[in-house]
Amino acid sequence: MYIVHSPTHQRHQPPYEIFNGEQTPHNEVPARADQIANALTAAGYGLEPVRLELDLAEIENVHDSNYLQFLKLTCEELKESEYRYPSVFRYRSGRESGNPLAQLGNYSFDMYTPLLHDTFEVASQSAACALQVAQTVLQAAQGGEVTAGYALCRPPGHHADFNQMGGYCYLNNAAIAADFLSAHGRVATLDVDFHHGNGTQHIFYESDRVFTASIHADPDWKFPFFSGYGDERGRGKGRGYNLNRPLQHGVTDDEYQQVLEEVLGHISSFRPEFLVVSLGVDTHESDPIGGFRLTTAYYTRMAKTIASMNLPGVIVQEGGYNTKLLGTNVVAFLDGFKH
Ligand code: Q9C
Ligand code: ZN
Repeated sequence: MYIVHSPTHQRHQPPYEIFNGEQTPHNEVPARADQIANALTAAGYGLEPVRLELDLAEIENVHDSNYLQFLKLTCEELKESEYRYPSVFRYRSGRESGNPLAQLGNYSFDMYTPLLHDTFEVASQSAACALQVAQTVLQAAQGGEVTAGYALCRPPGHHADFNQMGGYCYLNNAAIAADFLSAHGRVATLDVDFHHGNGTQHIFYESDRVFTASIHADPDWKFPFFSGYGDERGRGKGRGYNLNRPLQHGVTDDEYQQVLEEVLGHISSFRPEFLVVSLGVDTHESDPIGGFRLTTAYYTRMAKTIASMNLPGVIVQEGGYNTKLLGTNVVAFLDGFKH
């Protein structure tokens, strides 16, 4: 399996989350990616450092160029030790403001996702990991070979919307990979992170080129609350090309498997030529912020089931916060995915 990671991710280190006005320990820590990388190496997988440079002009279908410029310039202006959290959020008046505090609130939807000096650069390299895997998988597909690759993305991406950061995400790595592949054929995205992939859903909401599916915690119960309900099916040309399966707490391996098989049936009817998987292992029974009961062994079964679609695949790392077991769970998944 082709695996790409970014060795500079440690430079993005959010100091804390703000929850209910209090500073609480940040969950999206550098140890996450380090632990996954170590587990992969120990299991005999080879990791390649990312070599691709993200060209902002090539992701303008996925992210608003004003948003990208805002991220780039704000991070550049910050000193090494500085960070910025939003305080004032977008008001539904449609008015815009150039005030830096207003802009931060305009381009954010929570207080879990701060900007630091290196955030934009590290997020760009995270996105480049997904794009590099997509390019490699595409090349193989053009040569008649069905392969899969894994992008060890940090920070994660699936909550990042067209012009908003949130949920520890700045650039939507999976959407960037899917948009790239969609120039070459129909793409399905399957999001198995514990949380709804709101950014990915919204970015392709009016598209019939990218079918988006997400299995996640009922948004009435968990973040991101404002999207992920079962009645969200797409709009305009994209009507019928989005699928959500919200689940209640305590979901077991067998219950999850049933839903997964049903979702894969819908994805198959779309006849995709490429598959992008948003892999979050915050569905594990031990995850500190999740609430499902999936076991390590199940990730192998889950991956085998997904891989049975036999499509060129890009697996993108999203969430998962048990820094002791993350790597074990990712290895279990990749072991099952090998074609
Ligand atoms: N104090 C991803 O899994 N809510 N993002 C955390 C804990 C935010 C998760 C609340 C969860 C965001 C990529
Ligand atoms: Zn998550």
